[in-house]
Amino acid sequence: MPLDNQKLLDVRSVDAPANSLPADGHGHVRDLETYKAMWKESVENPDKFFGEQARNLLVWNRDFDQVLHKSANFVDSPAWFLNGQLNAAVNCVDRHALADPNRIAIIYEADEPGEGYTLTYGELLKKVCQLAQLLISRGVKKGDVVTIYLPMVPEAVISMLAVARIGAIHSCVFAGFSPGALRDRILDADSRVVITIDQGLRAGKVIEAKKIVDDALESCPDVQTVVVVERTGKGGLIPGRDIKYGEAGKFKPYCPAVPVDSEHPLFLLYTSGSTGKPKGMQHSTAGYLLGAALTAKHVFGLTPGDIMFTAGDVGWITGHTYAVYGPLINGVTTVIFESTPVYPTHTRYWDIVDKHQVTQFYVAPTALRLLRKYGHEEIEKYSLKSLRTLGSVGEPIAEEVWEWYFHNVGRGRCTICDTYWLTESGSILGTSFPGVTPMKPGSCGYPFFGIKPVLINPTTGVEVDERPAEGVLAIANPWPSMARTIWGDYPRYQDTYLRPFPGHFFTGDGAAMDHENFIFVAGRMDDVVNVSGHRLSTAEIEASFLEGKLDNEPMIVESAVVGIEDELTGQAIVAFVVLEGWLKDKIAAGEHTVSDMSREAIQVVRKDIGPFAAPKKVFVVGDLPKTRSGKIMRRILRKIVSGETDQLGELSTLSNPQIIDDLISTVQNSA
Ligand code: 6R9
Repeated sequence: MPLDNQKLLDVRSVDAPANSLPADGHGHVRDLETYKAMWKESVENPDKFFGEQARNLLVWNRDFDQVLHKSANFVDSPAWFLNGQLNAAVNCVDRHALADPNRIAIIYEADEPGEGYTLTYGELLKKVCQLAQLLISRGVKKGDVVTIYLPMVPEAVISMLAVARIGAIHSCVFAGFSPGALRDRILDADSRVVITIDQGLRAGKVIEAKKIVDDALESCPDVQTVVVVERTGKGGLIPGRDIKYGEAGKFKPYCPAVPVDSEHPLFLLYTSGSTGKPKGMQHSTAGYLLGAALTAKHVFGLTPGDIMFTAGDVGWITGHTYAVYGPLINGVTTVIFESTPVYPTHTRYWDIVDKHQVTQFYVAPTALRLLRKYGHEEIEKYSLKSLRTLGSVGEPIAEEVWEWYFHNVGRGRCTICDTYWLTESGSILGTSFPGVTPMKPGSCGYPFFGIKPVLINPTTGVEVDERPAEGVLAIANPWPSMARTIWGDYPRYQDTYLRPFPGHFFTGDGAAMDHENFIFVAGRMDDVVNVSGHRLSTAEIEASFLEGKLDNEPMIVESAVVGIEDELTGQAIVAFVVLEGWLKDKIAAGEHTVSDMSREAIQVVRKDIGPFAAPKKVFVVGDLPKTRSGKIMRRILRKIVSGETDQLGELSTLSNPQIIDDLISTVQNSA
């Protein structure tokens, strides 16, 4: 991630391929001038801009009488579309179901290829209405929080929309979180109803979802109802409390939706802060829906007939906004994928793209890094011609990975939308526009409509005006889909987001902007290492490792860099690396040594970034600690290298907690 001013100037600009421009006639941005004019209006006159967009893109039960209510100096969260009334399920389902009931809403790509099915908008409406009535029959009413603990199955989408249909609030918890983590989220939200599945299936393995719920509920006495989706038919029901999801079939196919106020909460989504307990980010109905609708339309160029495949889970925000709400509001088809990118083989994504003629593909770089190491022979056998836009989300994408994605998956025809945003933002903040804005590898492009990104000097708190420059990334104005509060804790919301740099929303990220105002996100501020006064992005060093070679072959699949305290330099860098298979074999056969590799790796960083960035130590490990959404948990690595193994903190958010012991012994054995 280039943060150095000179390097920023050197990043090459790639024209957005014209082929990815959506078909004309659907109100998309079609040239750079239009984008600029629309952006300008959106930040200078948000009332007019968003008022029009909200009336165009959403259906309302009652029109709003004011677009934006904001506090002076942006010290409070805003309210949008005051006194308007609408319903999210109506916006996502009814209007399309009534106009065109046979249009496909969901393509369910099950764990085993070939076992999925599709649901039309007409069928989706029926299922949503039936489940809504089941929930009502169990006492769920407007404003109640329903916890959804489901993997990527159509019932997850149906559940979210059924909850929203009756004005209740959904709280999706990733179906893989431990009983303890689930319990904390149920208790914090005071949720009385849980929707889950008997067993999940992922890459051929069984996930005991219902058992986890049962364990969690031992300490949640207020939960009165558990609705159980039958996936495998295994496992029992607790009489009085549990009810089969299939019981919904007893209800009639239509029930009216409950219109709610624009600011009524649509959902909570828990996300981890840098410290303390997870934050239940609370999103509004109208503002969130507009953000989802507008970004999905413009960033991915959605047009009627499109098939969008967001390979993220509903347990995190990408799944909410771009697997469910964004595509459905726009009336296109969404692919709900239950499995992993490597099941049954590493070509699963490409199978899906060709089989369903996917037009938009959206994934996190962590999956791309994994797939890239399989080379390009297999992928060349696929047509992938249906694709127009390729999204990336969740972490910075290294230039090598960007190039691989652009050429091998996109074949140079697709716009890469490196989309920067967060759970708190509800929808995309910065990105390329398909076929319109030029792209720079490693940059998440330009701000989306309504977003005024600024850089702030972290020491003085003053906005940095010159370009190129780096600083703390903040947003200088409220936007419709920003989270309104942390559930039950508005002071914490203000302290975390609005008070650190008064007048701005603090994203928590460090970033740079180049001379053309392209945004380069360096990563969370806690992932920035300061060595001898040089601020270094961990991502920058990690990207440079990917370039390292031995015998002319790439050595490193993936790495994580952390800063540790150092007497001389303030902080020093240590790296954890996962090696390519061929190198592991050679090391095992004694043809190479770990020190050959680490000497080379350090050399590349010295060359690429500067001697000050050279890691002090490189640890070879089998895997890196990651969250469910694929983010590397550097905090844990930092504790392990500092010997604070008794203070690793909350591990329930890890997807692979079993690797921790190996990491500790690798570090200790090399001491
Ligand atoms: C959508 C999502 C948010 C954090 C965010 C930032 C990182 C997300 C990024 C990116 C560089 C991108 N992040 N997108 N960094 N380039 N395109 O991921 O939400 O799970 O809340 O994470 O992810 O550090 O602050 P969330």
